[in-house]
Amino acid sequence: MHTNTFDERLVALKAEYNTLIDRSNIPVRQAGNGIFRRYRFPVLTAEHTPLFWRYDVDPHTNPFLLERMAVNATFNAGALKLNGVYCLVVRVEGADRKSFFALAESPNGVDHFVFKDYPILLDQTDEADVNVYDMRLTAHEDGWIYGIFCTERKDPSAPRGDTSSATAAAGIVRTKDLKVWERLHDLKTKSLQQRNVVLHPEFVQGKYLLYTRPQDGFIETGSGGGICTALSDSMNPAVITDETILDEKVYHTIKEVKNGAGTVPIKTPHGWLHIAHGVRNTAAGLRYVIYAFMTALENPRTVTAAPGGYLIAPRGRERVGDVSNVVFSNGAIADEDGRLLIYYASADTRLHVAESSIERLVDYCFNTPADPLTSQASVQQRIALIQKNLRRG
Ligand code: M1P
Repeated sequence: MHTNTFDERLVALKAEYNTLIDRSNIPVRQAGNGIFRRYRFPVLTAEHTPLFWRYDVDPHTNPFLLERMAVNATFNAGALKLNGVYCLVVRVEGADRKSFFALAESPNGVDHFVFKDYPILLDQTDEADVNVYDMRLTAHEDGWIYGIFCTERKDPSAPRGDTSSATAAAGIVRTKDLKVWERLHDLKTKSLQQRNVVLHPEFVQGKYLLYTRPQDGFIETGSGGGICTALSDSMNPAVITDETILDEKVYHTIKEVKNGAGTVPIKTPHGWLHIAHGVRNTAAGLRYVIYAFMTALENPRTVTAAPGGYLIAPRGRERVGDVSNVVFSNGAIADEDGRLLIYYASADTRLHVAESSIERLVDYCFNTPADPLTSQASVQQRIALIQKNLRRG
């Protein structure tokens, strides 16, 4: 049985929290694949949330200093560098399963992330959200920072007794400073449901370009096809009519079951770099990996490079968590110092950073062979590489 006093417990909890926040993060020391490097520690875990979010620290109302409102997970974060600060709008999930958004800031992007005192309290539209998650932050050339996220509600057409069917739509907020948030109307679309909607940072043909992922149901994309693009005259309200396929799901690839846009596309001299996620099925359930592709600078609705396979797959401890065998990214920062910081969550549980550079990922995209779609063609690709290397002696 615990015998320590309230005060002793509080001192111990604060010491543990401070040790965690003060801990430096270092890149994993391995030659690695040269494409990116992992860091030793996750950048955010449930334990990074402030103690005063979780404990009532009044000895009169909480004499045993019990945790009153546990946090279950911190994951899938939108990312932006604002005024020299590395900002993440994190999906925080309470023990009650409700996700919400909270801003965490770091001086360098890889460690010492600290949550602001309060999570973000979203205004509601006419149709209240039940659950919200996975915000993408787009600093648009119109001067606003937009946050597009999934708003989930109970399916109104679910038969009596069905207490799990839900619908997904794209909620939209905008801000100038990540402090004051203005809720806009949800994205209006002909598709039955939407998730993984991302706003392109520049106007295209004078309009707002949105990456969408139409889906027939809450989990199944069905006829949705894959990542689409669509144009809207405005973001207030954002209305799309025609969704054109950009990157489709394909049999026997890492995106066989579904895929979805991830981070906001990153502008490079060679085109727009996309970091997305692909899903396939296995006997152990769905496997989510992160992949990359490029689109044309002047016409972002055209794919110019599609390397085969995944960029990041769950590895080691990343494989295990609330939803095992999942990595997912919805935020990256292309820093002026040359680093490309990709924030990715593992197993819907905690958040990591992978470090690369634009040059490396552009090289990766244009020079990694495309998925040849059959084993024989894959062996032929590998033989070509082996012959080239062995000829060099
Ligand atoms: O559990 C894995 C992911 O599942 C969903 O992604 P998708 O819409 O592509 O299936 C999202 O709920 C995401 O948050 C989650 O990480």
